[in-house]
Amino acid sequence: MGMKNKKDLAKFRETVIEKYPNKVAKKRAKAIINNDPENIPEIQANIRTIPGIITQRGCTYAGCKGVVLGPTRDIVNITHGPIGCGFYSWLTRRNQTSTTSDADENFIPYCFSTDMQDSNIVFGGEDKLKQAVREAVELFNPKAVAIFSTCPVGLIGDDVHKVAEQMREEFDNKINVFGFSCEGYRGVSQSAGHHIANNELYRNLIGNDDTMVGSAKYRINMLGEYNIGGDAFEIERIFEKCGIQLVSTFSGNSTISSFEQAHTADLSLVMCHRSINYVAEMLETSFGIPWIKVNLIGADSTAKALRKIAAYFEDDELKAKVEEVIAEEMKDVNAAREAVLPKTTGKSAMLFVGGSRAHHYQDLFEELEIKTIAAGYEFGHRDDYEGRRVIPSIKIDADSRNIEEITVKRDEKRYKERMTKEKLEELQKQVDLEYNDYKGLMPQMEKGTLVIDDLSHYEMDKLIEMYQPDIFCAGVKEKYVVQKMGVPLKQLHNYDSGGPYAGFKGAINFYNDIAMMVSTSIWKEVKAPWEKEEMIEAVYAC
Ligand code: ICE
Repeated sequence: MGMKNKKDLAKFRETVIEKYPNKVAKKRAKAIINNDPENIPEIQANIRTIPGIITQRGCTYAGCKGVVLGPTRDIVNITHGPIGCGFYSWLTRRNQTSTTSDADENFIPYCFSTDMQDSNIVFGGEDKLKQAVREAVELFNPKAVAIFSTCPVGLIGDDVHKVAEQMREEFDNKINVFGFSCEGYRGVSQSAGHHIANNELYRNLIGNDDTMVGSAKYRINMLGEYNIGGDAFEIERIFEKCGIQLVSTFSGNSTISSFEQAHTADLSLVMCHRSINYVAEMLETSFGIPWIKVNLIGADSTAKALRKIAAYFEDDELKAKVEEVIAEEMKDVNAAREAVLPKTTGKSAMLFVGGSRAHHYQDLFEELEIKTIAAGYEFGHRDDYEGRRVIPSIKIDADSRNIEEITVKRDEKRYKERMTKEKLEELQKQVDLEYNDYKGLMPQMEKGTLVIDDLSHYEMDKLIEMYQPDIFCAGVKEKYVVQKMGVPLKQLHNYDSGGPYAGFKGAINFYNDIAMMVSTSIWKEVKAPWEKEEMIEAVYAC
């Protein structure tokens, strides 16, 4: 097989750049980096994809409606736009939910859309939107209705926020109706949609309800976990076993009241930093709830996260409990790992996905002794690559110039209660320690490995052709192309039909699935018709 040394990897950049037109080559050169963890290089990230290049990225609407708000079960999420936007974001992410009784609402299986037609584009769609909200309320009587804007909404100037306000009044403020200006074109990727979603969650929900649910001593928020393939169920199981109470999860297996009560927690854990760091910052700035970065993908990383929580609360009882749980869980994990290592050790992987998983899943691959030789995000920012504490969300960064600045309101009473000056200093010291531990993708990867932002389809083809990895991780748009090139592909967005992969039990699932994939040669056996038969090729005259 191809890639065996790092010198080989160094050739990639010039090989692909050479084929691009000058202007394109100049831009792409800044996004294709030979990594050096000792001396982190600067990478170009979070800029507009060059027109004509096939990107892996999605749109702002996808990041807002699909990613952040999608996994909430008791909000009616209405897509204001042509039916395609609602339809293609319907259940494709495999975010799961659980209801405790039949009385619990669950709107996730539904697709709500205003189904805009030509006449709405010409004459405006606000009336149709109002009608849709009324209809949804009449049929489902939800606690809240959220409205998501698609591209045409911004282009024709429908005001979803005004409509939301009017509808709230119409329902005597008994139903919370709020809108998102998350038109697909607003940012350069999903990332802008996350930001918009974070702002509106903060503006419309967080802090609305002071009820302290539950009596556990340790109360936390889990931010940036979306219950793909049941990940949140495994995480909930582990926390419960340790006696840690999850006040809210943003937004795997979540409910509207858990969002409204998020400010009653004592600590926020941030898993997918890219999509939710803004909420984390706002919770810290407004309510004095500090956040720490964790990764619950990988058994060792899960153990580490639990130890961080115990260290934060400085409680010997919790520390002991956490150690007990880790020891118990690791028995099965280690057995499963030992069993598959002969199949996985020494293999190579490439990971190109999203804004955090290309990084987080490297922990699981390390546990399998599989080396990640090339990786990158679709829409990560430089902090996700380079690994440093982020700029607070209240300072809007360059890419989000279209995003309205949100004024962070501080709950002075609650903030002061929590934050004596000494306590703040002490917390900051502790939390800063944790931040130092927050590694981006580049510090984790070995010297000489490839880090590529917003990988193009052409570059993906070349990567596979030149280095023949044993497994490639990306999404459905890449899956079948990669398999036809003889390499197995694991979807890291929706886990194909697998999962959970988080926590301890999830790690075991992942070990087994990956061992199976890297030890089959089926994709190399499959030949396209033109590879085995003589074909007549047409030659066109220019
Ligand atoms: Fe965060 Mo697909 Fe989730 Fe990440 Fe984000 Fe997306 Fe999911 Fe992927 C996501 S929130 S939908 S962990 S937008 S799998 S960054 S691309 S790597």
